[in-house]
Amino acid sequence: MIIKAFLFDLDGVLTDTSELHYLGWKRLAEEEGILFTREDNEALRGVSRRESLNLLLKGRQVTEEQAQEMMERKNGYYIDLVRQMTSADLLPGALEIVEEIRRLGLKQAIVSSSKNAPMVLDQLQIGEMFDAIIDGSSPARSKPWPDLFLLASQALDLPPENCLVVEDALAGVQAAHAAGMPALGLGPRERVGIAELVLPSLEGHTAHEVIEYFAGL
Ligand code: B16
Ligand code: MG
Repeated sequence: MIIKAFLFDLDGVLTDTSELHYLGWKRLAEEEGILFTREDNEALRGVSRRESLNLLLKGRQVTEEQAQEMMERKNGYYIDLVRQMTSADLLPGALEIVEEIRRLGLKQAIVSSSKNAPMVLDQLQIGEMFDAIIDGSSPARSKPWPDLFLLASQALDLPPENCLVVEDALAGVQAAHAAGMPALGLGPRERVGIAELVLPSLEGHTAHEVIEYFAGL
């Protein structure tokens, strides 16, 4: 497999916003009298805002208006926390690999389900490192559908098989495969074991080493 571009998921790959999403959803759940634990939050990884609310509600019926208001309320709590983020919130190894990809002259994009991805990238001060930014504000179907990754392959003008997806969520790896792209999964095998290569995190790993691995497949 010849890798010509890296498509990075944002939350859980370059930074860890899952704790901030958790705090936002937890506050909403408490206000609504719903039990919501850190374990429950794991199921929300990489999942869209609407689907996250459905999981949090655990079958409780709400009107469309109530659902919209709850998502806005949670997003307000989340944004207040994102405002406090800085480049110190990049995960170990993230800046190094993004800089290396630039040096190698390869392309790279952000492909995130989050509507807040541009704001998070601003806080991290890395937005200008990417050739394309595809986020959850596009009308495309969210992961595990392939749409967001296919939009990135079009934006970079590269065929899907040359685009390597870097993901921390099962839904994201499924979306990559549905798009016809290979995947590097970050995290435990129980979560991302279907990816062609699994690493605990980006720390201590180079783009060069990853490209060599995929060249051998
Ligand atoms: P928002 P990713 C995903 O981002 C998060 O992992 C997921 O927890 C969140 O619900 C989703 O974005 C939507 O986020 O509410 O900010 O639009 O992992 O695809 O970068
Ligand atoms: Mg993610």
